[in-house]
Amino acid sequence: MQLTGAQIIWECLIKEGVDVVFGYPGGAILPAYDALHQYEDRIHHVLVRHEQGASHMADGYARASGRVGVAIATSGPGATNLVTGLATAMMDSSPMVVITGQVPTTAIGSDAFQETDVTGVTLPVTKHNYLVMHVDELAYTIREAFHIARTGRPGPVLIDVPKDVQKTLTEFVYPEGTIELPGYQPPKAATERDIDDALELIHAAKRPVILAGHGITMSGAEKELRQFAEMTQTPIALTILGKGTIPEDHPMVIGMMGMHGAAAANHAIQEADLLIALGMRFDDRVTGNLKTYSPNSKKIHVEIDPSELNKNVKVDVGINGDLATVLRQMLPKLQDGNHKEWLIRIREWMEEADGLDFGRHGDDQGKLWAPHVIADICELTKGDALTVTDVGQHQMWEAQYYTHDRPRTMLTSGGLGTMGFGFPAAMGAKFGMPDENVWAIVGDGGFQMTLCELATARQENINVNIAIINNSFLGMVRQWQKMFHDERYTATPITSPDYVKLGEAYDIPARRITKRSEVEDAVKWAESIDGPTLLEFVVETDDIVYPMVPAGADLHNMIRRPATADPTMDNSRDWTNPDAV
Ligand SMILES: Cc1ncc(C[n+]2csc(CCOP(=O)(O)OP(=O)(O)O)c2C)c(N)n1
Ligand SMILES: [Mg+2]
Repeated sequence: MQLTGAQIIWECLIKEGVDVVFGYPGGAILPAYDALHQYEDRIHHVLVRHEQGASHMADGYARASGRVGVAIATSGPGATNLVTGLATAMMDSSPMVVITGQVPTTAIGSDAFQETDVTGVTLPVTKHNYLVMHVDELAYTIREAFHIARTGRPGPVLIDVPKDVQKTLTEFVYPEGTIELPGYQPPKAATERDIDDALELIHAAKRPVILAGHGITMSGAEKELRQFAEMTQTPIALTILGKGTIPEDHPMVIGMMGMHGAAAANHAIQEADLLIALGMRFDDRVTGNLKTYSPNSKKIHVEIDPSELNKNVKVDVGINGDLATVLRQMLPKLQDGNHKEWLIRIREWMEEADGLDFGRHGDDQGKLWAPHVIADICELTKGDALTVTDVGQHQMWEAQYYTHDRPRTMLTSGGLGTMGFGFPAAMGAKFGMPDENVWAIVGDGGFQMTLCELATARQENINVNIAIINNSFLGMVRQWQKMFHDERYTATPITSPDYVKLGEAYDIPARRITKRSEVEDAVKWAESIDGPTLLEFVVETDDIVYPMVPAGADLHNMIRRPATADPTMDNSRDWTNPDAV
């Protein structure tokens, strides 16, 4: 069958099971858009308002559904607008295929109109990228791109397609068969030796802790994690992207670890005699000071990406393999564990922290506090919504006060910390999982970075509820200024538009909430509307995310919420300022 390169793109996407793409047209990608006309009954194209939105939507789609998200844009500025989204997906191992138009092959290198060296620009923020110089390479390249995006450690793959390649006719034969790439063979199983070495440490441990990360969900190892933890009676600390891998009220779960993690989890890590790190990468936000990190423990690390082994933390047993496969290898050989004393000790830390827990038990004193808003949304949605956060204080409070029981129901930019991610990623998530109750929980700063997508939400009638936690500040930066920079609030007070009027302008139902007593009615109202809604929660500015391990400090040296009636920070204290990262 004779097809153009443009038609081949859509034929191949359909073969990969793609039913929605997020994109924005332009000159260099116009042949592909023209050909889309013929495929519109099989592929839904979502016209975004900025290409960054397309990249986050494709990412949110992928994280929520487990399928590959697809974005498409034109050359030059269209492609460069995708870069933040690619970097975000790369850091959090989210599978995406991004197609960009490029100037014609004959013009490449001439500084042609809207020419950018896109494979050059995106090389460090993609798992792999391609410039397709001949139409006969196109179909195979697309197959390979999907294979690379979704296998091993998933990630974003970019395909740059010059305009003349899109226009050229060729005989199209779909490349069936398996993809064989000699230089890319993601590992599966562990060696027997690795398994035995790990089991020896596991059976000898008295104070073990599992560190559960995003890899659990990426590998589909939730059931194996639970069996492993229950059999060995090993407590589980979660990374922020590990939330949802196991119900948070499971008796073995001791909370999120790291900079704003649960005190009990951080103390347990520091006092452990064995860390079992599963699909996580010892980010500096979870380890704190590496020199004092979990000083007396042996360490086992199971990771699909060999470059993560011994990168930040030196381990005793490093296993390069697929997590579900490796855990399945271990399970039949595991001996039942009993760590009663250790679990009681951790329980005591948890109870002590609960006493300081303002979000759950603190008196609101008639004011509206962000932790209460999140805790209330969690209760009102029965902890069963698919939430997508932006980046900042509200993100950490979501992680602390919204408990997730199912995988892929808490999406957040963990590695890159991309403000502007939350709202578009939530829209993509809704496309991926139409039956989920999707909430975007965003700050007043980050939301303003991508709020142009309100028009997309309206045009597509995407049923996403947006909760803006408006503290009139770039709150997380303000928190650092308050603690470490003598309250010099440079460039952090931020104004917002009138969000109710903004909703009106976009024809999106919107409400402002200023009292805690209004939260319930507003949340129920938003959920009753089929289509996008916007809730602005006007919360107290002067609040701090506790606990906090200052950047570079020892993980156990957490700043804790003062046990006073006033939930804000005690400024008479002298906060140390280690050289912050
Ligand atoms: C694109 C981008 N720019 C800057 C930052 C640095 N940063 C991290 S949190 C934050 C403040 C976020 O403010 P807001 O969205 O209002 O959320 P809040 O912390 O107030 O909840 C900033 C500026 C970032 N993470 N991403
Ligand atoms: Mg804010």
